[in-house]
Amino acid sequence: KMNNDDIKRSKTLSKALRHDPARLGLRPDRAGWVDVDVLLKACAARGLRIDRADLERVVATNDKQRFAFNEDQTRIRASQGHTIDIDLGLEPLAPPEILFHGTAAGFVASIFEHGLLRGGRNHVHLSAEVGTALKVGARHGKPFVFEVAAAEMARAGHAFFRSDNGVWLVEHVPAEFLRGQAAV
Ligand code: HQG
Repeated sequence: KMNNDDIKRSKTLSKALRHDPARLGLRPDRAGWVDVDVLLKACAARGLRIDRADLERVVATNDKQRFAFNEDQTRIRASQGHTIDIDLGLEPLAPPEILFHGTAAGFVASIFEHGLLRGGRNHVHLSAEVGTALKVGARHGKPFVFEVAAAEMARAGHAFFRSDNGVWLVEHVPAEFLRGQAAV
C-alpha cells in the first residue's frame, strides 16, 4: 500500500500526465508520453521531491496501475483518464457482453436522457467488474451502477478500447445501450 508521500506524488503525476502538463513545463508527445529525465528535472525545479526510485515505486505500487513506462523505461504516461488531447494508440478490442459504469444517483436521469458523455475526458470509462464501477460511482455521491450492453454496442459499430490498466474506453454510450441498474 502506498504511503502518504507516494499518494501525493501519484496525484502530482496524474495532474501532470493527464490534465495539466504545461504547469510543469511538460509537452507530452502525441501518445501522451513524457521523457522521464525531463519530468524529474521539471519536478525538481519546482521543489517537488521525487527521484527515479520514487517514480519506479509509485508506478509499481499504484493502486489502479495508473502510470506506465515505455519498453526501455525512458518515458512515462498515464494509461487512461486524460483530459489533454492525446491518442493512446490502442487497438479496438471486442468487449465482453456486459460492462459497468458507476455514477452518482443524481446523474441517472440525465444519463438515461443523453447517454454516457465523456465530459472533459477523452473517453467514457467502463469497468468489467461491477465492484470497480461501484467504487467509481461512490466518488461522486450515492452510487448507481449502469449495465452497458457492450457487445451489442460493438456490433452496432462502436469502437471499444482497453487501457493498459484494464479500463474499458468508448467515446460515448448512447442511452439505448444502457440496461439500468446492475445487481451489486
Ligand atoms: C457522469 C477514476 C450527467 C459520469 C475512475 C461521471 C475512473 C453524466 C461523471 C475515472 C453524463 C464524470 C473516470 C450525463 C456521464 N449526464 N452526468 N449524460 N454522462 N456523466 O470523473 O467515470 O482514480 O470524468 O457518470 O476510476 O467517474 O482518476 O468520470 O459520474 O476510471 O485514476 O459524469 O476516474 O480514475 O466524472 O471516472 P469523471 P468517471 P482515477
